[in-house]
Amino acid sequence: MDQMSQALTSGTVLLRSVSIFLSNRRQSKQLKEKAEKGEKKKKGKKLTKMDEQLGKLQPKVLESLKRKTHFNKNELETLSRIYRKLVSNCPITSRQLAMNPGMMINKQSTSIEGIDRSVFRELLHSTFDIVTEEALMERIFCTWDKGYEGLPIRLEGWICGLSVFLKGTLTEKLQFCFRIYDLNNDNFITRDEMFALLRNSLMKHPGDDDETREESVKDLVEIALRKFDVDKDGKVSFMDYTTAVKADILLLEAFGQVLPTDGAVNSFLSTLQ
Ligand SMILES: [Ca+2]
Ligand SMILES: [Ca+2]
Repeated sequence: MDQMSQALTSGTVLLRSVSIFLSNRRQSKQLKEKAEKGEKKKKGKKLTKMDEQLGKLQPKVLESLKRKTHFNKNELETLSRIYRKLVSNCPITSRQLAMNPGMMINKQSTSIEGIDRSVFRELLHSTFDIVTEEALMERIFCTWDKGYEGLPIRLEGWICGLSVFLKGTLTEKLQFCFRIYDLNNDNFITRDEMFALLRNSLMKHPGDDDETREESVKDLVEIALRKFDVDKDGKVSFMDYTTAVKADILLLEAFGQVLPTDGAVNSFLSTLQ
């Protein structure tokens, strides 16, 4: 089996386990009730491994996530359970340890825990219907991952990312998309960045030579600039982008799909109820 098909197989297995998990929520609810009964006896103690698996959150973490996101307590606990489930499918530390046993000495790296790139991409693709190329997938991963560049997505990044994905306001979505499209994080989307984004997202037409394609991408960049560059300074600021999208909402993802489809959002939200 080559690497690609191995990755695909493990992705399928993982998603199957996520859907089994979602359909088994009633079971886990019973478990949770049991755990809650038990919990009364050991009040004040730290969360146990069992509590964590059930999605229980430390009160402080719960309060902070309630403030930062659009989710209520039940939704946060469900998302935290899904996170645990996904993390258990990303045995990054054990895999790294197997490759490099010397890491055992380094406490910091053995404590890395989170959702890794391959699981995240599979999730974007299969659960959120995001059909986009590698470069944008990577941007989405890094944007969700803020503060932990290069490391797997942590619980807070996971929940904050989902809040924008599933319940984000227009302003939050504008900020999210703009951050992704501003490839070098300098607060402007330039001609070069538009060119890179649009060239990636244009399908290769059979028969088109590279030169023809480059030319049509260049034309597209000029058209996009006319739409987005409201203050006519040759680049797109967040203000330009906001003004253009508010005039025509279809421009929100003009430089490539980075948000889930409405259908995917609705079906994910219905599993949280
Ligand atoms: Ca930029
Ligand atoms: Ca401008």
